[in-house]
Amino acid sequence: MPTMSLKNKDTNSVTHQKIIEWVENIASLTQPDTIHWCDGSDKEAAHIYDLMLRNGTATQLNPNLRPNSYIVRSDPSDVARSEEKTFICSRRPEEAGPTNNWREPKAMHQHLQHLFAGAMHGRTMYVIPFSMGPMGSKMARMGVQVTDSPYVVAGMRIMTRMGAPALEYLADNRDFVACIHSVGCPLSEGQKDIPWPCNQQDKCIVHFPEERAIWSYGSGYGGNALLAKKCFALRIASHIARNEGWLAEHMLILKLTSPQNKAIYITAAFPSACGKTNLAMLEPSLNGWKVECIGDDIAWMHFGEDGRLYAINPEAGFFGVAPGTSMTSNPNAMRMLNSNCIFTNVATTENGDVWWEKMNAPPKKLTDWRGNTWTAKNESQAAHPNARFTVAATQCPALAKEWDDPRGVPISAILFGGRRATRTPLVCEALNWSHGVFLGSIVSSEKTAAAEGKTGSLRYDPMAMLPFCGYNMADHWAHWLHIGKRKGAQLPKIYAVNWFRKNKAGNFLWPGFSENSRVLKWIFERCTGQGGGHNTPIGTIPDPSNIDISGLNITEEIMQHLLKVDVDSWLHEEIPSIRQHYAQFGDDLPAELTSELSELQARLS
Ligand code: OXD
Ligand code: MN
Repeated sequence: MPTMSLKNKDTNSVTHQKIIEWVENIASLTQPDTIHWCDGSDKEAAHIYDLMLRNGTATQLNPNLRPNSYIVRSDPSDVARSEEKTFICSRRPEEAGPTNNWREPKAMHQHLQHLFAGAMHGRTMYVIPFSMGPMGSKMARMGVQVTDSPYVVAGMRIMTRMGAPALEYLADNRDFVACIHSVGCPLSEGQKDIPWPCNQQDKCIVHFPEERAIWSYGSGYGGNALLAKKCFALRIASHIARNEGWLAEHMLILKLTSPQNKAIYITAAFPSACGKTNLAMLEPSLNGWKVECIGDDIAWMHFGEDGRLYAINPEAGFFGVAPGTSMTSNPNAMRMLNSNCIFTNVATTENGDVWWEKMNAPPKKLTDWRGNTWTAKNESQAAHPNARFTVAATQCPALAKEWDDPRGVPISAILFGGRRATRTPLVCEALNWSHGVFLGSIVSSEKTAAAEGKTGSLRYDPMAMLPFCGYNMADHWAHWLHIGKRKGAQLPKIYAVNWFRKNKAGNFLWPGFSENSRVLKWIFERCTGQGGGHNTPIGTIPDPSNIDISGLNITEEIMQHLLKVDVDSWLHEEIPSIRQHYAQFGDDLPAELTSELSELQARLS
């Protein structure tokens, strides 16, 4: 048991009895050598980075090229979220639903007691009090994470509002989500630490939605370890939101301003690796239009008194995928990464800077993400495909001034997007809210085969929440439908978008990236009472002339193809595939979605 003298904080000064008891219980289970209560100060951060440098976890990048930035290389076995090791321990399996891994809570608690016993031996346990969302906002929620990873402390400092103000705020006996994390790599007496401790055998990321608790063991990476993000802000928060009548979604939030200086706010859900960060801070190709970023991954939406849905970004930073990020795909991201970043599993150049695939032409020689020499002849990737940057939101040059407004921003449009080579048009407006929920429930992306031009199998990723919904997905749809029935609600319009349609030769028809501003312009016009379009069986679609393609080298024929609804293939391929996707939910599927599907079939027939 750690002695009181080893704690940096006199627990008498922590007035939230529940937190003290909880920390002491976790400490007596995990047996750390020391407990450190994080205050979030610069001095503390300097100490954490120094520790990571001394332990070989981090290396400082060339300060002349990338000031105050670090490269971290993880263990090669610990590079991504472990979906198959992610569990939802609700009381009954039906509450988790067919798309989650359910475990019985009591048995799981027993297992965790066993796993975590002595797990922090030889290490420091850091206590991180934090707020998700602007502290004091009615929409924000509090959490406390304990972790034995300095890398996680550094990440949480960027991604959340953490430290002394959060602890003070919690002192008012506020509720908090309890987040327990260990890399699962205790040190015996005198044993030297390794740069990236983790547990090769055992990993698990466990959620107890009713208890509002998260236990994560064995991994130090991303969404497995920064528990505020996917675990809290999506899985636990989606459960809280359902109970309290709001929405916690895997969505970016952006502000779109027209040349006439009129602004609307949009949220957009895309499956992982479909360009959310790129869209969130897009530099429009259309003159006079402006996109500003409020968030790139998670939106919490509550009803305001005026009946509109208001969104906040619960996070304070970006944990984005580096490969593919370039001055073409996301110039604002490239600018925000110029300093004050942690890069994980990217490659490094001979002069101490970072590099990843598609950033620009590869240098002749690099050190790859594993720390090995890499030359341009090398077949393997220099950066891991899931290599990441961690950077504060305030570094983004396109950050909207209202990004941390405690009142949130009123949402005019919600976009659902997938990666579909065929059939799904560039953009389509839902006929009404329940039709929009239907469009969200069928978000899907084609697997690699399709990306290569063949019709591949589809992975449905409803509302882009498949790995992130903390309860039964069918109940999540029911909740969305319920939201739409709220008295006096002024609901956003809902759109399905697809930047990824291809021609027969397998080439993308739409240039994407900054050109997506042309689609945003149409959505803006629809939301502000202008904007043409025609009704089709699947929703309202712009005529080719309704999309501003001025200055773009794209033919009328391509526009026709991008906006085409192929009735036959919708009827004979899409509908049966949706039916199959829905079948797994059995009786839990809301009747309204069954009706939406039948009505779609009738409109197509
Ligand atoms: C992410 C993801 O890390 O969606 O944001 O996987
Ligand atoms: Mn995400």
